[in-house]
Parts: sequence; structure tokens; C-alpha cells
Amino acid sequence: MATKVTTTICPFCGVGCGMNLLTEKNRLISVEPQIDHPISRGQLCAKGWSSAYGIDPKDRITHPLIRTPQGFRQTSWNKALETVAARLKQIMEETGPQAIGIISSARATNEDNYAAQKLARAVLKTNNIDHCARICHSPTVAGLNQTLGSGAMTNSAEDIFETDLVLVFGADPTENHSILGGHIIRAHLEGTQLIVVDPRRTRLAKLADTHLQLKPGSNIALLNAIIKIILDNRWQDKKFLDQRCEGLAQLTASVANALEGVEKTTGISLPKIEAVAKAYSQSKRAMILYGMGVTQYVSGTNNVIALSNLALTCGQLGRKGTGINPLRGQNNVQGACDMGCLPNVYPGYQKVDNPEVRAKFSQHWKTEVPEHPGLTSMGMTKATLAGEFRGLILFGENPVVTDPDQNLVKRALGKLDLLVVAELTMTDTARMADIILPAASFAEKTGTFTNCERRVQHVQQALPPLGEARTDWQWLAAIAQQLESDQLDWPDSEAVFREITELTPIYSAMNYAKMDQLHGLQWPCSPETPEGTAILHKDTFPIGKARLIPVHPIPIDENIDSKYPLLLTTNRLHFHYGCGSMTRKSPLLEREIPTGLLFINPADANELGVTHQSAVGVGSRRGYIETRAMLTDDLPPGLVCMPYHFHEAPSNQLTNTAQDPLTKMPELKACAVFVQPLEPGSFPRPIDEISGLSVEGVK
Ligand SMILES: Nc1nc2c(c(=O)[nH]1)N[C@H]1C(S)=C(S)[C@@H](COP(=O)(O)OP(=O)(O)OC[C@H]3O[C@@H](n4cnc5c(=O)[nH]c(N)nc54)[C@H](O)[C@@H]3O)O[C@H]1N2
Ligand SMILES: Nc1nc2c(c(=O)[nH]1)N[C@H]1C(S)=C(S)[C@@H](COP(=O)(O)OP(=O)(O)OC[C@H]3O[C@@H](n4cnc5c(=O)[nH]c(N)nc54)[C@H](O)[C@@H]3O)O[C@H]1N2
Ligand code: SF4
Ligand SMILES: [Mo]
Repeated sequence: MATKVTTTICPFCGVGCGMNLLTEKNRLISVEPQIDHPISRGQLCAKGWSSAYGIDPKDRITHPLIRTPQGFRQTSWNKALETVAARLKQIMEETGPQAIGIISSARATNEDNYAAQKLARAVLKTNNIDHCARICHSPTVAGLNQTLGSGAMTNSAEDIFETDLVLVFGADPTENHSILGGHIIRAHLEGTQLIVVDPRRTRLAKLADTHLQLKPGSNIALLNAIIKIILDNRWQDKKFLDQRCEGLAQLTASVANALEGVEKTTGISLPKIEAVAKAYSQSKRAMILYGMGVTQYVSGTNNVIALSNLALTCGQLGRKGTGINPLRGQNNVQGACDMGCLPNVYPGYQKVDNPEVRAKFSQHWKTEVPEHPGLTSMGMTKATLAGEFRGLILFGENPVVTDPDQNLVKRALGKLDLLVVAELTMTDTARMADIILPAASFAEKTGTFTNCERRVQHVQQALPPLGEARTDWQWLAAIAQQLESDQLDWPDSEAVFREITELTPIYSAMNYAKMDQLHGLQWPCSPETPEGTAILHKDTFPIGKARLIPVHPIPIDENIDSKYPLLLTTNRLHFHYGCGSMTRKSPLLEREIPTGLLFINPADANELGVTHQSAVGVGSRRGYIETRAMLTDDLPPGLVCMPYHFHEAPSNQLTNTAQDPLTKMPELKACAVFVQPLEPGSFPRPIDEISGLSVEGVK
């Protein structure tokens, strides 16, 4: 039987590994790595290898569903679309477009995301469009835009093999960007220095030359101390600072007292901080890779600025093997941001509040566009609870499991007059919808994903959509048509991409054929750089000179006390992804880690009478869950940690919604909890049993 081989890109993380899908008679028979892919180089991680399970027909939504008093009932696309359009019209007439919004998906293609923001802006006339970058790297976009003029990874993945020092700051790449994690280990074995800054002893921390095991939330205190030591010892790059940066005097003044109390604040000794300051600044080429340990704090944007101050002070930017590199998380979160699925920017980060930008889009789309920046995702939640927001179209996200303070999220979603969810499977969020639309998976559509190093890669269709599923941009177009608009009437994905290139300067010289030839194209890719750009800021910054901006330590929002005596941080595990809706369909991955876990230091466990793998209750000011304890000294005493992949033991029952004032990033990395042992031999109860409320029950 003829086997068809389709070249495409992994649908999980932002590394963007190249994979082939092998199909026979429209059935996916296997997944294999692309041998010649520039990043994955013939490899995939356990999730990539298992991606076929994630889109398996079992448990997929195959037809539109509509809520009835008796539960969900199958309906036709026509009926579903008519209902959606009628309710949207009603809300618009009664309350106005500000009461409607779209949450788009960093798991879907650029074409899907472009369509989502166009539906919002050109048809629904609202800038209420956002996606999971809000609770991921929005502080990166805001912080690096201020300091460098561009909020993306400055260098490329291959630079890991071309540097003298890798500084991994608040990221756990062997778990979360596994192929890059492997590259880091290989480079380190070949002589590259490795420094890890993380409150937990991660796998890379164990291998590193130096591990700075700082207290959660003390990034700025540490970074300012490092900068102070560099300046005191004249280890800075004077030429780079003189020629390419502004604000050195203010930065120098701002770190004057940075060494006072730093050992206590960070938990790290001064000699160790000095050694890192020297190693980073004196390296010929040093590369920063950072993640959620930087962004997911109320201090998120300032943490990013502090890191950027360090790179600029040492001139570790604009050259091969240097740079400040946010490890963007989702397969297409870079793209969803590039496409303007953010309430304040159009595609290509062109600002909503700039009248010239508005005129450009208005002319091209031949329609009026809304003037004011819209609501963020959490802003929509709050506005719903305040009765000001009524209708939400959401696809490829599962906020009931992944947004902070689950009870608050459920209350808000339950209060909406219209919730439309397009999904592959019946998630906890889909269960709360009024209308569920069946979405085509990555293997069933054509389009592009932009990986963490700004590489736009071609995603090619290997299978027909399952049942009546549609590609996201196609059902978005069908909603526009129901609203009597032809704005989204494209013949195919390539036509959507052509429109993207017409309006997005950083994508302007891209096309599918060139992408296929060159294994993707890294933006900016314009007539001046037709083959893309591997390294940003080589000679100049988009804002001319880079800005050094003073920032000061900001304490975490919620401290421990006698009732909640432990600090909880949340993170990820290699074998599971996001809300788990795809990886938990794989028996191989599910076998590795079948359900929720609480990691706890043996000293804390002993004191509480908690034993390895026993059932525990964990509570915060917002909620309570039950799970199993895993004793490990990878965490210091006083700190416990949970992944957020498990909907039966959702750590987001516990997390805090306190936000970074600029980006509204919630503090997902620190909140105060108590832990208590449950009856010996008992089983942890799933959340539905504890709260007595299934998600359907809330509606
Ligand atoms: N297997 C798997 N891979 C994934 C994902 C997944 O769900 N599963 N999700 C993807 C997504 S969406 C993203 S955004 C990325 C995220 O990838 P990472 O950024 O690596 O994410 P986390 O594991 O949440 O957090 C990183 C580290 O921050 C540390 N940390 C906590 N507080 C602090 C602090 O105050 N300072 C410092 N320096 N470090 C701190 C934590 O201990 C943790 O090791 O992963 C992507 N890849
Ligand atoms: N406590 C805690 N919470 C966190 C974090 C944390 O570190 N700690 N990290 C946060 C971060 S960084 C992120 S990015 C978010 C992620 O949060 P989410 O974006 O909600 O998580 P995912 O699991 O990626 O959800 C994506 C959904 O999209 C569906 N899907 C996949 N492909 C497609 C497609 O092509 N079309 C459609 N329509 N659907 C599709 C999948 O079935 C899945 O249910 O979680 C955040 N939540
Ligand atoms: S590292 Fe990321 S992109 Fe590569 S195979 Fe694993 S999940 Fe997929
Ligand atoms: Mo993320």
C-alpha cells in the first residue's frame, strides 16, 4: 500500500521541530523526525513522537454541538453558525461591540490567528482580542520592546553551539524545550560553560558549572547586584555602551545600593554572585535563555528589563552566540503575537492607538476599525463578572484548567450570554460552552507556525479534517459571512498568508515556496532581507539606541503566614503539555505520569507527616485540591511545586491572580499554601468530587 509522507511541524512547543506524517488511505500510521531539519536535526522529544495520539479520532469532536437543557446535542454547521451570529448581533445591539471578544490560539496557525483578529477588528469592531501569551511571555513583548524595540528571541537556536557560555534563567529546557535542552547538554559536554538560575534543582542545574538557587521572586535583586559588581569592576563593554545604548548614568545610580541585603533577599552568597558576574561579562560570547521564572511574576516586565540591562551592559547582543532569548512556549505563540492577537497591536506590532496604523488597516480592509485598545483575556474575565462583557468566541485554549484562580474563571464563563468554543476534544472549557465547533487539527490543515526563533515554517495537510471539522480560519470566515461580511472570504490558506505579508512588514518578503526551500524564514524577512534574519540588532536597534532602564525589586504579592506556611510554585513536566488534553490521550505519556503531583522537600514532608506518594490536601486562599506527594530535595524546604497539566488536581485552583501592572500577567509562579496529609491509604479526590460541582453544574 502506498504510504504518503507529509512534511510538517510539531504541534506542541515553540522549538518547532520538523516532522513527517506518514499516512495510508487517509489514516495516520506514524510520525517520524525530519532528518535534515535545522533545529531538530533528526530528533523529536517524547511529545513529538506521540503527537499522533493527540489528534487521534478517539474522543475528537466531529460535529457542531449545541447546549440544550438535556446536555449537548449534535447540530448542523448552518444552525450553529446562525445561532452564533444571531446572539452576537443581539449583544452588539444591546450592549455594543465592547461586550464581545475573541480568545485565539497559540496552538493554531498564523492564518487562523490573522483571521481571528480580523474578525474582531474589521467585522465585530472591537480590539478585544487576546490569547495565552498574556499569561506567558507578554512581559517579554512589553519589556524587550521598551529596551530593544523588539520583543522576540534575538538569536537562533543554532547559536547554542556557537557560544562560550549559556545562562539559563528561570527556564527548564530539558523538560519544556526538550530538543534545545539536549543541544545545551551537548554544547556543555563540548566545553560551553553553563550557569542556571532557578529556585529548583532542575536537570540542567545538576549538570551546570554553577547553579544559583535563588529565592522565588528575587530576580531583580540578583540581576541588579550582578550589574553593580560588573560596573564596580569595570567588566562592562564600554564601547557597546557608548555607541549603542542610552541610560547608563541612570542605571549606574539605580544599582548603587544593590549589594545591600542581596544575600538575604536572594539566598545566594556574594562570592557566588561575583563569580557569575565575572563569567558572564568576561565571556567572549554569552547567551541568555529565559522563561516563565522571569515572566510569571507581578514583577514580570521589570524582570525582563533587568535581564536586558545585564545583556546590554556586557555587550552580549547583536553577535552570533550572544543575545537575550525568551524561550517562547507554544508552537505558534510567537506567530499569534506577530499576527496581532493582542488588544493593543495589529499584525507586526503596529500600534492600535497610532492613527496612521489604523488608517492603513482601515484602507486595506475597506472598513472602519475600532479606535481604542481592547481588553486582555483576564480583563474580559473581570468585565464579565462586572456585567460589562457578554459574548466570547474562544478556540484552542482551555482557561478552566490553565488560567489562574479556577473558581473565578468558572464563575465568569458561566455568566456569559454566549460562549463559543472551537476544540479538538471535550475540554473542561468546552463543557461550559453554548456552542462547540469541531476544529481541524494541525495534521488536517495547511498554514504556518512561527517558532521561538522567529522562524515561520510551513504546516502541510496530511489528512482530511475529521468528520465535519473545519480549519479555524474557515469557521471564523463562516461566522463573518453570517454577519453579512465578506472580509474573511479567502480561497485558501495561501491567500490568507499573502494578505498577512501585505500588511505585516516583518513578514513582507515571505511565501510558502521559499519557506519550503529554506526550512522556514526568520523574521524580519522583507525586500532588504529576503532570506530572513538569524540575528537581530546586529548594527542598530529598531529604536536607534537600546535603552537601559532602572528597575527595583518588587516583592511577590502573597507571602507565607501561619495559616498558609509554604510557598507554591507551578511548572511543567516533560511528558505532558498544557492542559493535558492532547498528551494525556497517549498511553505512553500517561503511563509515565498519570495524574497530578505535589513536589515537596523531605524536611517539610517529615514535619507534616507526609510520606512519599501519599495523598495530600493542598489549599490556598482561593481553593483546595487533593493530589499525591513526591518527596524530592530538588526543591528547598519551604517551597512546594505542582505542574498544571492535570484537570482532576488543577493547581490553578490555588494560584493568585495578582498582576503585573503593565501587562496584566498573573503571578503564576508564587502563592502561599498549606499542605496536609490525608488518611493513610486514602486516594486523592478529583476536584469535581471535592467542590461537588462539575463544570457543567456551574452553568
Ligand atoms: N513538556 C512541556 N513542554 C512545554 C509546555 C508544557 O506544558 N509541557 N508548555 C510550553 C509553554 S506554553 C511554555 S510558556 C514553556 C515554558 O517553559 P519554562 O519557561 O521552562 O516553564 P516553567 O517550567 O513553567 O518555569 C521555568 C522555571 O522557572 C523557575 N522559577 C520559578 N520562580 C523563579 C524565579 O523567581 N526566578 C528564576 N530565575 N526562576 C524561577 C521554575 O523553577 C522553573 O524551573 O514550555 C513549553 N513547553
Ligand atoms: N499554574 C500555571 N498555569 C499556567 C502556566 C503555569 O506555568 N502555571 N503557564 C501558562 C502558559 S505559559 C500558557 S501558554 C497557558 C497555556 O494554556 P492553554 O493555551 O489553555 O493550554 P493548551 O493545553 O495548550 O490548550 C490548548 C487547547 O487547544 C486545543 N487545540 C490544539 N490545536 C488546535 C487547533 O488547531 N485548533 C483548535 N481550535 N484547538 C486546538 C487543544 O486540544 C487544547 O485543549 O497556560 C498557562 N497556565
Ligand atoms: S521539543 Fe517541542 S517541538 Fe520538538 S518534538 Fe518536543 S514538543 Fe515537539
Ligand atoms: Mo506559554
